Amino acid sequence: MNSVRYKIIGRSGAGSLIAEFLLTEIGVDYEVIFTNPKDFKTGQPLSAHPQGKIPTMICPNETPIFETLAIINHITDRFGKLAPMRLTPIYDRYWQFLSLMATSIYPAYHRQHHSKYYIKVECYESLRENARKEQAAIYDYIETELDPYVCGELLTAADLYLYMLMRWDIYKDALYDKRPKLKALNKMIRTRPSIVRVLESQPNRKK
Ligand SMILES: N[C@@H](CCC(=O)N[C@@H](CS)C(=O)NCC(=O)O)C(=O)O
Repeated sequence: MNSVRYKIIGRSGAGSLIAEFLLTEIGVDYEVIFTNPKDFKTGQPLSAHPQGKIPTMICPNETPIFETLAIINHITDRFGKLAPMRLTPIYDRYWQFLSLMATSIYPAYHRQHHSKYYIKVECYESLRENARKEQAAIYDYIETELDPYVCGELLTAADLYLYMLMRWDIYKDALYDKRPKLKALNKMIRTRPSIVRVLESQPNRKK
């Protein structure tokens, strides 16, 4: 039987936030199944991702989509919201920033929060330090480019994605020190009613 609404396989406060943010901001009905990392060790992962990663989003026609970029593209495309008009320079810029964040900032947080996948315990600190350095250069660049959003006055999925990533930073004071535009964007997104609603619905999370 087809489900009538989107279903998000996620984890509290994790990468599934972007699907929740977008669907809530647009006003699309969905349900979230909050999983536990241990679920992936049972051999019967709920996520369609080949590595058992979340998020996976199940569409109303039951097609699963994994990878945050693919999920963002599906939602913005289907509902025609939160992305610039196609075939324009600003659309290219939007995809450039999304790609930069997904391929650099996101994996650098993964290295910091899931270091055990990469290296032995004795080397965690240097792995994490390198990841932070990599992110610092990109955050510096984004700081020079925000005006006030990634695509100027137009709020897009890229801003919600950036906000989600910054939430995972362990050293937030350092992240926002000397980066006033990132700090302002963080505040603008955090206070949107849709974002507040999603964050309040996360199980076992600090608000
Ligand atoms: N490239 C993937 C990354 C997904 C990812 O790293 N998800 C994390 C949670 S935020 C995860 O599942 N971590 C658990 C693990 O790696 O086992 C995407 O953009 O969706």
